Amino acid sequence: MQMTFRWYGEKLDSIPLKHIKQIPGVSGVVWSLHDLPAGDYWPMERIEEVKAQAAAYGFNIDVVESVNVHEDIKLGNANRKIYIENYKRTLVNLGKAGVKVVCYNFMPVFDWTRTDLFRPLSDGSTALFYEKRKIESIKPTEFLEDMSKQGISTMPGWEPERLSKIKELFMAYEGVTEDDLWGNLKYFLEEIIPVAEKNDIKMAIHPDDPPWNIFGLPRIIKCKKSLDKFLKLVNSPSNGLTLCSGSLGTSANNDIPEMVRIFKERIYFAHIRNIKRFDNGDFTETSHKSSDGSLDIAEIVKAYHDIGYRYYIRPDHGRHVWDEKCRPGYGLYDRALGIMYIHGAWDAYNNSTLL
Ligand code: DNO
Repeated sequence: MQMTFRWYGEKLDSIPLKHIKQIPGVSGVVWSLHDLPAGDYWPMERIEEVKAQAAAYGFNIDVVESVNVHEDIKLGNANRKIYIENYKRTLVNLGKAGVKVVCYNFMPVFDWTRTDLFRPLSDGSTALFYEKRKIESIKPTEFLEDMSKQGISTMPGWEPERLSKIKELFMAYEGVTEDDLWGNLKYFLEEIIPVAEKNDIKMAIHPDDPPWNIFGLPRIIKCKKSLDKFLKLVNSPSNGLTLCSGSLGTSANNDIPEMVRIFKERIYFAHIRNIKRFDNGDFTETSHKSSDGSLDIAEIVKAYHDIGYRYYIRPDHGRHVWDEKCRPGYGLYDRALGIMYIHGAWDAYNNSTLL
């Protein structure tokens, strides 16, 4: 496996590369051009700029998270052709720069959804939290207002410009079913996967977070059955998965180590983090340590180790600890602790005499 760390870039991240460099065993940064809206073409100069910044610290830029998919593609509107063309040209440029994996998602309107960005945990740290009843009872517009007060603009996938058109977006999705979304995803894949193949890129879809429908919007990438269906839509090695333990794991029916074993051939990016589920449907993010959450992270790492996983891992989110001021879920300290937990488990499995 190759350990990576998500980095928002020189202008948007408070964490400098020189600090990431001091986390043991990290080979690359997971990056994106966060200032470009979904659907835009990524010029070569911008890609090369990030590559040079990362290379100055010995990091590769093998993994992009995300090249976001324009809503017109998810909706299947006539304009999708323009945005799909841009997507293909972007993939060609990424391939030229040596990018190996492109993460993306196909969630309508909202990317990952939480109700509290800095909810206190009993140890005095804070973490991202999801309150089921709140999501079920609040209108999307009120929810957005509430999130703006908490700092939504710092969340990846929650671009204020796009979400300012929330009412129009919801109207556009009226009557769009899960089947429609599957059809639009298939169309998109049939267009872009051949380009990914030619450019030696593995596309890695991120599951829906959380993996159930919210605000009446359809969501389709949420369980073993849907991952299987997804991989068969276009049966190519370039059509793969980002297996996110914390997203899928909020549903108790999802067995992450089992998924790792089943989908081993097509997992190109592993997001590893823990969450704690509550009986009322709420969940909180926690430290990576198995005993702190509902997921057995050591067992998940073991599953990756057992399949001889060679692709990329990142520690995904962390809590906000030691008074760090950071983007929600993306501080330095707890993610670095998460990395060391994963490395520790991996090294122990490498040396079976320790077991
Ligand atoms: C949140 C992330 C998501 C993820 C996208 C992938 O922390 O896991 O925003 O990057 O869903 O496209």
